Amino acid sequence: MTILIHATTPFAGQLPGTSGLRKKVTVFQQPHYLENFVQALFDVLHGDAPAAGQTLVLGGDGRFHNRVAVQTILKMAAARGYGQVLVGQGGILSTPATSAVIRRRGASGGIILSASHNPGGPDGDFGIKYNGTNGGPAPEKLTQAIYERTQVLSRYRLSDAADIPLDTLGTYSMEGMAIEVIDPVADHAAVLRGLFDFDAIRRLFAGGFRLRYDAMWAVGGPYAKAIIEGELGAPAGTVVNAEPKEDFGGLHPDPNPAYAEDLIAHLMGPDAPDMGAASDGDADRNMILGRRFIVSPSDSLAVLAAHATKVPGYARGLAGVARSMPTSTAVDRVAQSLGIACHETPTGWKFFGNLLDAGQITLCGEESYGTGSDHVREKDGLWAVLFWLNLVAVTGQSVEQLVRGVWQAHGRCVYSRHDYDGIATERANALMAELRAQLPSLGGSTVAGQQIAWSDDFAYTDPVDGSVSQKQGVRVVLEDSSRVVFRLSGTGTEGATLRVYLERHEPDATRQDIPAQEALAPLIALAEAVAHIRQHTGMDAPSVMT
Ligand code: VG1
Ligand code: CO
Repeated sequence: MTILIHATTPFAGQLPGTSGLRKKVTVFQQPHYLENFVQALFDVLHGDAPAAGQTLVLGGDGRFHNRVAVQTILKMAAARGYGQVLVGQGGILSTPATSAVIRRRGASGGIILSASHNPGGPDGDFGIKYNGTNGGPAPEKLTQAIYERTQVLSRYRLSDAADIPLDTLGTYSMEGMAIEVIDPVADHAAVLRGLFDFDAIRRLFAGGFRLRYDAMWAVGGPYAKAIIEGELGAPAGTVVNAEPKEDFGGLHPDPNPAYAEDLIAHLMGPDAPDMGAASDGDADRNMILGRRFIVSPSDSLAVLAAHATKVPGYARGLAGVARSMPTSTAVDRVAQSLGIACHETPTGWKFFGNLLDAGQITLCGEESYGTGSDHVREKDGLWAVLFWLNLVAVTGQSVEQLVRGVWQAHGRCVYSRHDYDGIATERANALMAELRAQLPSLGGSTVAGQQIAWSDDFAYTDPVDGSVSQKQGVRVVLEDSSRVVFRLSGTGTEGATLRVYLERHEPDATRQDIPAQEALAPLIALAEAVAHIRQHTGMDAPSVMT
């Protein structure tokens, strides 16, 4: 029976954020909070009509509260009249796998329960996001409409049916809606199998190539185990920390040098494997390491673009590429040499969707350890790892050689991101306001001994639908195209996070091995001088440097 509940918690989410709604688990545990979001979503999608005949995909990264939320959403979807829900076994579906399932099964959309790389557990974070029929994150106009709807809702509908046994594959029924508990890996694996030369990768492993894939106790584990160990014959134990845990083992499932310390230690050690890799909470991010060599995400995208035609799925060449604005210009240089377009979009995967749908780009990526292509509409951690394995297998070059090849051809884009976490929101806003107030006078001025060529607040007009996104980050650019970018995170749950992105192009091969923080020192000084970070944040150093 469908019942109508009359009280809802007013929703105070930060939508539209970079990707969906993220809050502390305790916030999501408030009565009616999740329900309010889901009802608003269904109302915006379907108006007053039932979602008859439509298929919804549902799953999450397995973090604490995942199972509870899945059962609630099933009951709400049943009350809404959905034809069918495809739910991952155990409530599990990685973000890229959800995208793959939506696309392959012709679903009308999907709900992903994840706070991505944010920590989990009862005191950690939870999140929910909606992906549309193309398999990609909801565009801003949809998230904005959901947010507005949450503010006026006073009731929602759900079924009072019993919970569904999520751990057993099979088909169930609720209020006439079919629920299929699906293998979370199968659809995604089928897509990946069609892109890469699995035989070549199998031979690589058979020849003794050693990979260490750290799934960070998150949702990437089952996928990496099934494909890398299961199908590609990598020895058992290649994928470590592979079992999804509700609290990610108490760690931060964020694959970067700060949070993947253990993996870095293995790759820097005396018995280092040939390659290291890691994925985040929902397995859309990736980190790639060579033996005693760390690959910057921006360089990773450039390497994949430079060698794409060596991989079966991209043998026809690339239509174009795209990167988020703060991502380094390494891929721009590769694109130029390939004679293809390179688009610069705001931060967040949703901005790649239209370009991918329109066939204008094939590969895209972000400096935040995200890379992907038109095979799905999300960034895809395992895809990136397989791409690298395929390239190593067919070129015979090591990870380090592949990166150095790009540096040799195009120079090195020395790059770093400094994050200042947990700033009081008003203070972070004041810092950005002060920066923006300086914009008219920064261009042409000299600050901290640096001649600033121009400065702006990045705005983006989507070339496909013409939608405009303002205030996407303050850029301060020098004559030699070195730059500092400032923006506030849209995914945090505690106060504000300031991100400072630093980039300098180094064409001189003899200077490319200078440590990044040293090579970027003049830009770091410039950042402090224009933004007064210490004064505004009260912090002497970034919380995290990647
Ligand atoms: C961060 C990254 C951004 C990424 C987003 C979602 O956003 O900077 O590049 O798209 O996380 O990644 P922000 O607003 O905090 O800088 V994930 O792995 O959530 O899905
Ligand atoms: Co993620």
